[in-house]
Amino acid sequence: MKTRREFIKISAVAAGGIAVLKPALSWSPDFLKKDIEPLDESKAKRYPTFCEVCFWKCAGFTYLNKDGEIQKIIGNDKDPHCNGRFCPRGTGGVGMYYDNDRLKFPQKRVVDGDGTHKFVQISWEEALDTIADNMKDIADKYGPESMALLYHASSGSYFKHLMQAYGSKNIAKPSYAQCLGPREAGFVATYGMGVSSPEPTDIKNTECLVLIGNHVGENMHNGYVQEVADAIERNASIITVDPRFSTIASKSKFWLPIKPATDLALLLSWIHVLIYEELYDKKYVEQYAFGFDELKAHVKNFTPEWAYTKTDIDPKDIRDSAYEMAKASPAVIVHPGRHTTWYGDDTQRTRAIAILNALLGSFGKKGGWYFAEKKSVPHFPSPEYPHPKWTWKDITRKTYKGAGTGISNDLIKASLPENKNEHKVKGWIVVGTNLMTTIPDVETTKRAIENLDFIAVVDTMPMEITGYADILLPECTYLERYDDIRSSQHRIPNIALRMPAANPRWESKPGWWMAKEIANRLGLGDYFAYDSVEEELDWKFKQMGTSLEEMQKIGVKQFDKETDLYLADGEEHYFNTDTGKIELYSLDLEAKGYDPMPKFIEHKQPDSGFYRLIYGRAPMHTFGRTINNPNLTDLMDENKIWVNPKVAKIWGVEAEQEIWLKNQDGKISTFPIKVRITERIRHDSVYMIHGFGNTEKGLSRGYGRGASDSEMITNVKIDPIMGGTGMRENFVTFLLENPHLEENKIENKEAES
Ligand SMILES: Nc1nc2c(c(=O)[nH]1)N[C@H]1C(S)=C(S)[C@@H](COP(=O)(O)OP(=O)(O)OC[C@H]3O[C@@H](n4cnc5c(=O)[nH]c(N)nc54)[C@H](O)[C@@H]3O)O[C@H]1N2
Ligand SMILES: Nc1nc2c(c(=O)[nH]1)N[C@H]1C(S)=C(S)[C@@H](COP(=O)(O)OP(=O)(O)OC[C@H]3O[C@@H](n4cnc5c(=O)[nH]c(N)nc54)[C@H](O)[C@@H]3O)O[C@H]1N2
Ligand code: SF4
Ligand SMILES: [Mo]
Repeated sequence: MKTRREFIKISAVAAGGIAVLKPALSWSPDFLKKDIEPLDESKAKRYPTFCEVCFWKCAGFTYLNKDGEIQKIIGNDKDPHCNGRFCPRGTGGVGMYYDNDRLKFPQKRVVDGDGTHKFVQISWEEALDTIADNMKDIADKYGPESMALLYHASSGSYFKHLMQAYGSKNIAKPSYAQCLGPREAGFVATYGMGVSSPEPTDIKNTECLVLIGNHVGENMHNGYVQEVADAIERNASIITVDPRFSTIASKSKFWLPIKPATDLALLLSWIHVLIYEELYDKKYVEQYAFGFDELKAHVKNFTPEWAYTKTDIDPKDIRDSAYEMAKASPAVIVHPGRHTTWYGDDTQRTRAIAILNALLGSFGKKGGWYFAEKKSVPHFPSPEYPHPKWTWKDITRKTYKGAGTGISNDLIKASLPENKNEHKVKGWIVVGTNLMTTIPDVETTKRAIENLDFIAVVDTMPMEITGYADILLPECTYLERYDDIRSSQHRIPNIALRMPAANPRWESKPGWWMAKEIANRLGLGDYFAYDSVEEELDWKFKQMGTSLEEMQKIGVKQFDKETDLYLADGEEHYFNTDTGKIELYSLDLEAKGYDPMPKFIEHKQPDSGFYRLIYGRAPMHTFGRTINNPNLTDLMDENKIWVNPKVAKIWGVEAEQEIWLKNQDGKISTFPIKVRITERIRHDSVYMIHGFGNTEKGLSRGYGRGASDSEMITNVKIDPIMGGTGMRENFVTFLLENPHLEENKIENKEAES
């Protein structure tokens, strides 16, 4: 069936423009192995930046060689996110700039007489006019609230400002409802504050670090990895709970290979041990906590023997690991994790983690959690935003009362044709998020897009999402642009500047410029009342006691901390909860109709012949955004599926054999994936790295490499409290023969769907 918004493959572009454009600079794939020519850093020109390869946002300097070409990026010593060292992805970030598959000019969707969709190159003028015209139409027809912004690139902050000036607060990032939302909601319910980023865990001084499925070392958040590496050197105890023998499990005193989806049983039983063996921090709990008696009664039956029946973990290991934590208290951290949208009961799981930290007296204590501080960034003077008639809260908070920000999947739902209520979304601007692989249940996203009046996509690369755009805008990479100030919470408050080290290649442009130009066309120029972004940044920096000129030299500025890092012994402290205390029993959750204390829920386990699909990160990649990066694909160019030897034997599959996956709903993987046979994964699960199996043919290195976990995620368990999308209740079986029998079947399938 032909659709109104048929996916357009960038490689099929008929404009004739791409082939004739010469790359501005040649690319050396040996970049990471050896320097093209050793760089004399003291003489080389350098420009401050912060990294966009992941959301840790390490600050560094981009160095140019003697010919003025970008050569390398080196961490800024003054930056607490990285302490002068970039991770392999950050170092390889230069590849984003040199990638010749990048989006090169604005394009629009055109439908031919025979109904085929294609992109044609257009001018910036036409592209921006078309976006502004469509935004005006949507505002006239339905109200500006019917435009939504979905973003996950730093430049999104300028689009956010544009949207609010235009009259819509329907804005969401996948980093909430597909990532860290549950832990934020869990900590807000317990401590009256979220965890935020970078996590204020005092790993530097800890004696015991507990990691629940948090695979640091593969998850390469830089300063975090560095502190954990130091903790290992110091012989701090690490307790890792993971169905997979992860890199960090191999460095741990305890590896608890839990049956997936049963973590809450383990957490409740740890709470049981601490309370019933009187190992918790009595003084701390008495002074700061509310609801201890209720909690004690609640966990009475959750003995390690009970937990064993759920988790497969030996009761002795449960007790011993609890003793290990108690021994280190308060210098112990039960880490809250980051990507926490797993099984739907995720807020309650992180609640249990928050409660454990309170019982161990670690929140606000050295070696536990410190109180981070952050500088607020002033807004450049502009008129007040109009008041929208409705916002995401009117959609989301009716059901998910604990949602802290806009929910991407709810804005997508509000765009579906069956949405008959008054709050409809009819247009999207998508900035730097590949929704087709990021938001689970891609068929729903496709149906939502099909029902939109208009969709504009701003990206640097041809990706799955870009094929659905009506107007496609090429953003230049982070190495070619200014962005908003990075202000982050840390032990010391600090800010960082990103500035261009090179001119944008081809016709790509920075996001701030696009947002300002669209605003001008909508008559909202007063909201961007500066001539250049330099003027805007300089004004902001000056309010903060520095200047653009100073920041261009130093890149990172640290400020004095005004509050204490830790609570003094017995110090009074007000927590921002209903009771002013740490709520072991949450009055707020109770008032909203949720369980005031976490309960264990049985989750479905795989049927015979099926395995739970779990996924994670590889040190040298960030989701799909690095999948075409010449440096990083050089280090790893496909994912494999981890299969336990017992399972491999049953199936008769061999290492490196290509298999296809089929999930519980009959969804078959587009591409095959090679088998990795390893004891490091439980027999009831399989594991793969997220971000591979890209179907966008415009990616000369990324297309069709490995398989996509996202494709297999059709069953989504929504967290009833904050609306996040639990993605790990999907099960796959193996197909040993190519299920896409006839040639071109894959392409046909795509066109049909
Ligand atoms: N199945 C599955 N789904 C997941 C996850 C998972 O592990 N498995 N992880 C979840 C998590 S934790 C998160 S945080 C999200 C991440 O979700 P996303 O951030 O959407 O992930 P990416 O796939 O990296 O897509 C980033 C997009 O931004 C583009 N881009 C990169 N740099 C720039 C830039 O400077 N400007 C612009 N305009 N675009 C840019 C890239 O080309 C790409 O299209 O995904 C979530 N979804
Ligand atoms: N190199 C690299 N580093 C990254 C990123 C990246 O893309 N690349 N992305 C960053 C982002 S945005 C995020 S949110 C973080 C995510 O990083 P984390 O928060 O550390 O990761 P998760 O994806 O939640 O967890 C993956 C781990 O959970 C285990 N697991 C699966 N199911 C279960 C279960 O039921 N119970 C338990 N206990 N464990 C289970 C898996 O085996 C795997 O080891 O990583 C960040 N760091
Ligand atoms: S952790 Fe690595 S990829 Fe992430 S911001 Fe830092 S250097 Fe960049
Ligand atoms: Mo994330």
